[in-house]
Amino acid sequence: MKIRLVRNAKKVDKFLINYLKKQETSLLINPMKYGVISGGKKIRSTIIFDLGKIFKLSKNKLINICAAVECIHSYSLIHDDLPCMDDDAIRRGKPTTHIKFGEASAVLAGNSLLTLAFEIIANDNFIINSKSKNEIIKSLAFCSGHTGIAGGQELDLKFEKKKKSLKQIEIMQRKKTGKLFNFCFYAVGVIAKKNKKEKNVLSNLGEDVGLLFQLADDFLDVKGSKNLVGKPIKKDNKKGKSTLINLMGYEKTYKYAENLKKNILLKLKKHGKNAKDLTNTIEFILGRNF
Ligand code: GRG
Repeated sequence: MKIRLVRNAKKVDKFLINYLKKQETSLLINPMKYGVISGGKKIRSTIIFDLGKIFKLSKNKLINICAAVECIHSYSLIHDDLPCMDDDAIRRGKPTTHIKFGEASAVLAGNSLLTLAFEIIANDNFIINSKSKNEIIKSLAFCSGHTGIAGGQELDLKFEKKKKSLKQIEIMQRKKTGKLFNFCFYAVGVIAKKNKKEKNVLSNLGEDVGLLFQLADDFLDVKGSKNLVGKPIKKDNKKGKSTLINLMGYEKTYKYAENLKKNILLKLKKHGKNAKDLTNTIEFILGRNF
């Protein structure tokens, strides 16, 4: 799994380096590269490639989607670490972007990664028909903005030190983290020319995977190693974050996550051995220590 993650991350990094090389340079290039290149697991890209295996789509057909998703993801992390949000000094084992480059540059580098994501999808080197391209752009906007990641982050901040129900916490986590996974699954469905119903099934499955990923992140905050995770741990409790662990305890939440994983894997069964890589990635998500 680790070999697969590293190989895929290198491929996406290479694409982004080449893409940025072709652009006019700017003062923001360094904080942008610092935030998105040579860092992180790039697990969302691995998931996109795993889905490509199911639908027989080459990596080159999917690389723009991967790069765009990693830009949005890294943007969200840069902003998440800002003093006005979760106020963190370490991410991926190194100083966060605002610590290294200053707050204003971090805000602007984040914004630039957001717009870069859309540019990478709109670019002529991403060869799909324009109707599909529009559909992908619309879904990425929906999953990133107030109906997705940004909206989920606002709920996460507003829920601090408040007693929230399981349902409310799940809705928040599905937006904050699940929606970008929803987009990964949906976009591959569009490229694979799936019908509306099939794309809907893929979106929902993606969001479940995203929720599982967030729960694993919450487990790491309690029991993980700071060195392996690459960021401070035991913060959720200190900050009074509304997590399922803080609501119903570690053991009960772990059972909940195991059940979610079981249901995800059950839904992948119909793809037979074509889903082997994705199945391994799902297993990795809950069992991971980084
Ligand atoms: C609209 C994109 C956008 C952002 C603005 C700040 C913000 C609103 C959202 C933050 C959302 C957030 C931080 C969700 C947590 C998701 C999560 C579990 C991140 C960790 O992902 P990994 O483990 O990180 O894939 P690496 O470092 O491996 O890339």
